[in-house]
Amino acid sequence: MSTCLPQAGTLISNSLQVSIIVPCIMQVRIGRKRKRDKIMRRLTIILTAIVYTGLLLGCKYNDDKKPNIIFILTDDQRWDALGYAGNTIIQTPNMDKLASEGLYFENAFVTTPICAASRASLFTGLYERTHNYTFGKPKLNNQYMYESYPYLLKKAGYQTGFVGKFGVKVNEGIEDSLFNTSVKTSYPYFKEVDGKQVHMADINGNHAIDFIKSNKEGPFCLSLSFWSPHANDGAEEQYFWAEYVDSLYAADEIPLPETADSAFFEALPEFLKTTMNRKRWYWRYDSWEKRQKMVKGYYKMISTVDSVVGRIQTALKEEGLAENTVIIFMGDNGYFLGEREYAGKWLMHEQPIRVPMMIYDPRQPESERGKTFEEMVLNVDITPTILELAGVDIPESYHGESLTAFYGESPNEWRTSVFLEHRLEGRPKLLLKTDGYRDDTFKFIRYDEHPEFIELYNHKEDVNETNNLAYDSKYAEMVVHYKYVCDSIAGKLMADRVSQ
Ligand SMILES: [Ca+2]
Repeated sequence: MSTCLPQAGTLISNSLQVSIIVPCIMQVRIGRKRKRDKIMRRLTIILTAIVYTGLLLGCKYNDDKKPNIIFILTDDQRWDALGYAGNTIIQTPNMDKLASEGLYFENAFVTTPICAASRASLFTGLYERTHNYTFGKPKLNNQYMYESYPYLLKKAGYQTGFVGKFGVKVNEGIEDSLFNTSVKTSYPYFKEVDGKQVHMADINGNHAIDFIKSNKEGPFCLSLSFWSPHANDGAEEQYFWAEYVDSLYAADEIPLPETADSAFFEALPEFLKTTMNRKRWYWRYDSWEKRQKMVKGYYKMISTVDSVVGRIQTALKEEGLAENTVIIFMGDNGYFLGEREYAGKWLMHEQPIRVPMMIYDPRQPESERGKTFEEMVLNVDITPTILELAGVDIPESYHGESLTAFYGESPNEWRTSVFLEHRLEGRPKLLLKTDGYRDDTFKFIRYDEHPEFIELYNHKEDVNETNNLAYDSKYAEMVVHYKYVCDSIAGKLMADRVSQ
C-alpha cells in the first residue's frame, strides 16, 4: 500500500508551497552564420509576437486600469446552500449568476472551520497554526497584518474599505493601516433606520454601496463580510431574515440528511457525543418541525444576502464600474444541518470545511468564464488571489496559491491534497483540537486529546463519511503514513510562526 502513496515531502509541497514555473533554457549550438541569421530572424518574429501579445494583454490588465475588487464573505454558509451547487430548494439567483458567469470552485475548503481562525487566515494568507489566532487567543501579531491583503493593497494605492463583521482582534492602530474606510456592524440583526426596522445584511449592503459610490475613481478593494447566515446563538429563534423573503420556502419540505440517524450517533465514541455540535443540535434540529423551521430560516438569511448581492451589482452598473470590478464570493466555514445529528462547524467532516467559492471577473472573455473546477482550493488561496489581481507582489510566507492560475485553462499542476486543522484551546469537551488531511480519495482525521480514536474515509465512494476504514488492517500502513504527513505539516506550520 505504501508504495502507492506519494512521499510526505511531496504532499507537504503540494499542500503548502507556491508552485514555481521554472523557465526552460535551451542551449543550441549553431555552426554556420547563415543558419544563425535565420534563427535570429525567427526569434525576432517570436519576440515581436510576444511583445504585441503583451501589449494586447496590457490593454486588458494594464496598470492604469487596475481592477476594483469586492471580496464578499458570508458567515457559516456551507457549499451546498447555493442553488448553483445543485440545491433545488434554496433561492440564490444572484450568487448563482456569479458562479455561472464566473469561475466556480466546487471543492473549496477552509483550513480551519471556525469564524475567527478562518478570517485570520483570509487576512494573512496563513494557516491557523502559523498565525496563531482563534477565539480566546491574543491579538493577531502585527507582522502578519503587515503582510495582510488590505495592508498591502492600501500601500499600493488602492482605496480599501471594510464593511460588516471584522471577526479578529488586532493591535491598536492596525485597522487604520488596513482600511481607508471601515464600518463594523454587530448584532442584533434588526436595527432602526429612518424609523424602520432594517436587516443588518441590508444595512451592510447600503454601506457597501456608499463606499462604491464614494470611491468610483478607484481602484478600490472592498471587503464585505456579512454576519448572515450565522445564527444569533443567544436567541431562541436563532435565524433572522429580511421581511421581503418571509414567504420563501413555505411550500417546501427540507429533506432529512442520510446520516441524521440516532443509531449512527449512538455508535460514535463518547467524546464525540458531548461536543458543541450536539449541544446546538438540540437548539435547532431535534424534531422534524424544528429542523424544517430552522433550515428554512438559514436559507432565508442566505436569500437576504443574495438580494443584497444583486443590489451591489446594480450599483456597479449604475456607476459604470461593472466591467472593471472583480467579485470574489465565499463562505468563512461550512455547517452541519443535522448530519450525524450535529449542528455548527469545528470538525473535519465535509459539512464544516466545505464552502461556496466563486470569482467573477468581467474582464475575462466570455469564453473563459462560466467554468466549474473540481480542484481543491482553500481560503488561504483568496489572499494571494486578491494581491495578484491588484498587481501586488505576493509575500513568500503565504501558504496558498493565486486562483488566477485558473484563468484561461486549468493549471497543469495543482495541489492534490489539503491539510486541515482546528486548534481552539480551553474548552476540550465542547470544541475539539483536531487535524484533518484530505487527498482526492481519502480523508484522515485525528483528535489531540483522544489519540485512541482516528477516522479514515474514502470520501469518493463514501460521501457521507460513515464507513470508518481506520481500523481495517488493509489500511494500517496508510494510517501510519497519514499520521506522519500530518505531523510533518503541523511541524512546518509551527516553524513558520514568527516569535511573539
Ligand atoms: Ca463562520
